[in-house]
Amino acid sequence: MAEISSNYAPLTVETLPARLGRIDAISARLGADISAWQCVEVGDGNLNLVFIVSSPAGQVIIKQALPYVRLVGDSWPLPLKRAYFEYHALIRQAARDPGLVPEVYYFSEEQAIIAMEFFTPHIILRHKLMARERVEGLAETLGNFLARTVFRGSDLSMDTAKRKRDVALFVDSVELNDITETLVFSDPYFDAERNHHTDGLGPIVARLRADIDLKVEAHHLKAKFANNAETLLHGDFHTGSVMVTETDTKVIDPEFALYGPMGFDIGMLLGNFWMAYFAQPGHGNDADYQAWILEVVADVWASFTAEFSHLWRTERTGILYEESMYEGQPLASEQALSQRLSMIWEDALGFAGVEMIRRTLSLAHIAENDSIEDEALRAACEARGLDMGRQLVVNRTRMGDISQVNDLAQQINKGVSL
Ligand code: SR1
Ligand code: MG
Repeated sequence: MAEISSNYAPLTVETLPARLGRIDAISARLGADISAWQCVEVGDGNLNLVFIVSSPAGQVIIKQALPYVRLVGDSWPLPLKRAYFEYHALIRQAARDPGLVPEVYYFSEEQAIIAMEFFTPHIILRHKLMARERVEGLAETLGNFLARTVFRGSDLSMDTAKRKRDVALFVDSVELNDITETLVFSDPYFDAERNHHTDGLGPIVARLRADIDLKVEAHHLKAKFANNAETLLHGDFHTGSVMVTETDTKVIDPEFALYGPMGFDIGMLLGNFWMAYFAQPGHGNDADYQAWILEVVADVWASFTAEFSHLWRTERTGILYEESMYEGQPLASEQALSQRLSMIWEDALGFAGVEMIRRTLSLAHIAENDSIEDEALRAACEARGLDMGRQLVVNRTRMGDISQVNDLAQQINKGVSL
């Protein structure tokens, strides 16, 4: 795969129409008259350029990778090939749960450009959670998506030769994996250069960095992440990778896609919901809305397990837990299912915990906390997330079920102050 080609050039709102106007797959949606195209750059993530291109005929998203991390600048180079992994992940996710991810209209590896479906009037779920607005069907859609992608991207379902070739394709995403391995699993646990945290958290941060159990468990989780290529993951499944209206839910941005452990995506998502829950005092302190977030958490897990179990019983065509091996022992496959789900559950809790810790101590934080202007209040919300994150990482094998974990969140929410 080519790295930066001498032809690569970042798009601008001025150059985009002329550069993309002759691509049929794009002009078919926007019209051939490029003078009628309006471009706005809306990228508010950490890495890429994102343009909404509108014309009387329609709208298209143009996403282009930059050769560096946008959040940091050109002092942190990052390969353009992440667009290639995002493109391949989008194609696979669309096949595994149709209608949930943007349709890809065009991909250029050389220019690291993906032209894709524009979801409107959707907004990023994180912003919805800050505005205290509910989304009908959110938990069910996300739980089903996670179960379908995790199951259908694994050796439970896929032809194993295809899966192995796919593992080889995604294994090349070294630099994006390295971001997660470093920012999520290592940096928060020592005085890493890119770390930053809210003033007032100093004593808690010192305590966490001195916590040997936490550091060892975080590294056990890192080993699982790095070594267990169980399924094709989204890889960055937080509430900024979900777009919603009041009644519709979509999933975007799988550029961190990799083969990894089945509990990773769902753990990251649950961790982000729990952080949004703890951040609510900074966004109006509406107890009913906070309770709704915990309901969503419980329902995501319930939908995930129901759909995963359904697929286990109806689509288990891969090399794992083959029906033929259980000759006339239907209960054996149910036993295997329930044990698999327990393993995913424990991993998911651990991954939720490390996500909650890193979004407070490492480089990339979350808007729910960053937007709380009152620093003491922000520190209190973040301290609750750190408390829960630590407990999830260290005690993940003895936490009980989802309602017990939500109870823990409620206890912590009442208790911690600085
Ligand atoms: C340098 S990138 C920082 C974070 O932004 C992305 O969305 C991922 O979450 C990554 O860890
Ligand atoms: Mg992203």
